[in-house]
Amino acid sequence: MALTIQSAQNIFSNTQVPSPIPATIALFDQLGVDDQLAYLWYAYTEMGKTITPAAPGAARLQLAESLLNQIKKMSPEEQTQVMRDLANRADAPISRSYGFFSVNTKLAFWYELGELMKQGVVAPIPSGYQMTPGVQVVLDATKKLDPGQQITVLRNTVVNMGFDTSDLGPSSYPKAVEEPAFARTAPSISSVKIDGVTEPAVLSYIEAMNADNFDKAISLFTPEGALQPPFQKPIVGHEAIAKYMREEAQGLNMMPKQGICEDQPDGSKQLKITGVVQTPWFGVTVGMNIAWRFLINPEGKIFFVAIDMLASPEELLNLRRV
Ligand code: EQ3
Repeated sequence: MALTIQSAQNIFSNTQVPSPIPATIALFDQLGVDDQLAYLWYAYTEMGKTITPAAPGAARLQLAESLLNQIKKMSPEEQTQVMRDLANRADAPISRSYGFFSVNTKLAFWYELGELMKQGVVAPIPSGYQMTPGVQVVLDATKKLDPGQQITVLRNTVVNMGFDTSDLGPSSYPKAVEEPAFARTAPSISSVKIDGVTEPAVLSYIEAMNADNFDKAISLFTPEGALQPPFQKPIVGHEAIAKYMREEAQGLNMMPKQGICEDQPDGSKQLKITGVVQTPWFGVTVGMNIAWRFLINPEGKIFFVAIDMLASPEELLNLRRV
C-alpha cells in the first residue's frame, strides 16, 4: 500500500497526551489586546528571573533596525498604538513590515523592544492600563508549564503577531534577505547514540541537523517527504522543508535519548524517539522535551517526521503503542 502523509501523521498517535501548551495559548487568545501585551510583559519579566534569551547578533538586529528606529522616535501613545497594531495583526505600516519578518527576526525585534522598555525608551504598558482577572488566569496557567513549554508559548505569541502577509501577492514581497546564522554555543554533537535505535536515516538526520547541514538532512527525505513541526501542518517536499529549516532550525542542539523501531509488513519502518532539544535563544539553560515520529520507506528514506512537544517529562519514557 502506498504511503500517505495522512496515514503517516497517525503513527504512534495513541501514545500522545494532550499538551498544556495549546490550552495556555487558547487562554491568551481570549484576552483583549492590552491584556495580551501586559501578560507578555509580566510573563517575560517573571521568566527573566531565572532564564533570559541570548542577545540577537548584529546582523539579525539590522533587519529589524529600521522599524525599531521609527518606534524610538514616537511618542509613548504612538508606541503603544504600534504594539496594539502588532497584537491585533492590523494592516498598519509597521505591523505589515513585521508580518514579512522571519520567526527569528520577529523574536529579535521584540527582544530589542523589551530592552528599550527596560531602559525607559519605549512605553512598556499602556498608560492607565487596568489589569483584568483574565491576565492572572493565563499567568497562573503559564507558571504550571516547564521552561521549555513557557518559551514555546511566548514564541508562538510573537510569531502570530503582525499583519498576515500570506495572502498578499508576490509584488508586495520585500526583497528576499539571507537568514543570518546563529553562532553555536556548544560544539555540535557529531556521533549520535539513541538507545533502541540504529536506523541509519534517523542517526544521519540528527547528525546533519546538529551541524546545520540542511542539504544533507534534506537528502535523507523522499522527494515527496514531509516534516511536521510542533502544532503545525506538515511541510511537504525538499524545497519547502529546506526553506523552513534555514529559517527555523539553525543552531538547535538535538539530544535524542531513547526510541523504538517497528518493522512494517511493506518493508517500511515506524520509529518513535524521545529526547531534549535546546534552542540557540536560551542555550543549555532550557531543554525542551520532545518526540520525533519517523516513517522510513522500504528504501531507507524519510517519508515523514513529526516533531511533538511532550506534555510532561514522564512522556520521555512513553514509547509504548498502547
Ligand atoms: C517585550 C515584551 C516582553 C512585552 C511586549 O508587551 C510583548 C512581547 C512579545 C515582549 C517580548 C517577548 C520576547 C522577547 C520573547 C522571546 C521569546 C523567545 C526568544 C522564545 C524562543 C523560543 C524557542 C523555541 C520554543 C524553539 C523551539 C524549537 C524546536 C522545538 C525545534 C524543533 C525542530 C526539530 C527538533 C527538528 O527535528 C526539525 C526542525 C524543528 C525546528 C521543527
